[in-house]
Amino acid sequence: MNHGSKSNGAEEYKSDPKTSNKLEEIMSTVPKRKGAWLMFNDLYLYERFWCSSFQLEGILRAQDHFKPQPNDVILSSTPKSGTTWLKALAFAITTRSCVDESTNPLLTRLAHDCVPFLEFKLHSSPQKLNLDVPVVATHIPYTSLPKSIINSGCKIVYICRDPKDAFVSLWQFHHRVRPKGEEVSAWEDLPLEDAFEFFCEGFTPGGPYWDHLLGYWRASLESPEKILFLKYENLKKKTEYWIKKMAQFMGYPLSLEEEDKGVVQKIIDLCSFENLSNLEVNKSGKARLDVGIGVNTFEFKNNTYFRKGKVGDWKNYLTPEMATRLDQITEQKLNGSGLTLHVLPNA
Ligand code: PAP
Repeated sequence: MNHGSKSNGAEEYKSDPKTSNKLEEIMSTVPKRKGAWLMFNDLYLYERFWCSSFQLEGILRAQDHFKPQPNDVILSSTPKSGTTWLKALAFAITTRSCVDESTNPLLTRLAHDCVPFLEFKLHSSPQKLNLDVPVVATHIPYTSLPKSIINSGCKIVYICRDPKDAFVSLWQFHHRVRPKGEEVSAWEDLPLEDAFEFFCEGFTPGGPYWDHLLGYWRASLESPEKILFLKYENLKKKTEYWIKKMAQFMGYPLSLEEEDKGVVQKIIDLCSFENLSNLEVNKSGKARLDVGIGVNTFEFKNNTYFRKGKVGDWKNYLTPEMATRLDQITEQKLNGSGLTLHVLPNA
């Protein structure tokens, strides 16, 4: 995939009235709710998932124009489930033979600059990456993915996370990216209790949370050769095992020679929360999110993508009752699917 090229269809979309007409029609017909999260004014229920107008625009653009190569790998997740980490790992895996350790772009760029999103433009470095990396990421639910992805030979790596931690991370993100000072009134405070209610009823960007997971989970059961389903907690606990599994699945298996040379450990170290969060670019750099063609650019600090990177931080925010309620919803929603999100002790 060529970064900065037409790979995500943005160029075509600008001159494609068909997609823009579709956007207008959908926005005026589907259920809409006043947005409470992040910078979104309203969320639209499109194909059974809540999304902002700019996400919807990106989804339609991707559906109409994205043309994957057969060897492309799609990384997918709901927000705050480990996307940044997964991007870093996939980038390190796929580029390990053509990038020098000391000049790895991950050392000087936000992971989102190394692996772009399919449906929106989030960038931090003004310079385009001068590398052809066959990886692209998305938050699009499985059922709304472009048909070109479903019908192609390209593989999908999905990551999910305990909803309790994902919820806390999302709520924290809302406040960390919120503009300070005068602009703050344009972006309402979202008390934890209100955010929690929204999350439980499925009203989050990309939500309902559980439905997003289930879409990919069921597809992974049907086509295990095409979709690798990962859990953040497992990746934390058995990082080496899952990196090797991921590399193999993506078509970049680690050779015995590489293993002897400690390549896996180098990937783990490079992509670790401790390493990435302490890099200058991730401490003081800024990311820009283009929300709609020619409409708005929203800017925030790269460090908003690195908070604690821990399993079980929810204990510091949720009451036992809130935790039980979320666990019950999870159990109810996942019942019969074969998917469990029980976090192992000491994970
Ligand atoms: P996104 O979907 O908006 O891109 P995403 O990267 O999925 O965000 O979520 C950020 C979470 O991943 C943060 O979790 P926390 O709020 O619970 O701390 C962030 O700290 C965590 N994270 C970022 N990088 C890493 C990493 N290298 N290893 C582990 N966790 C990480």
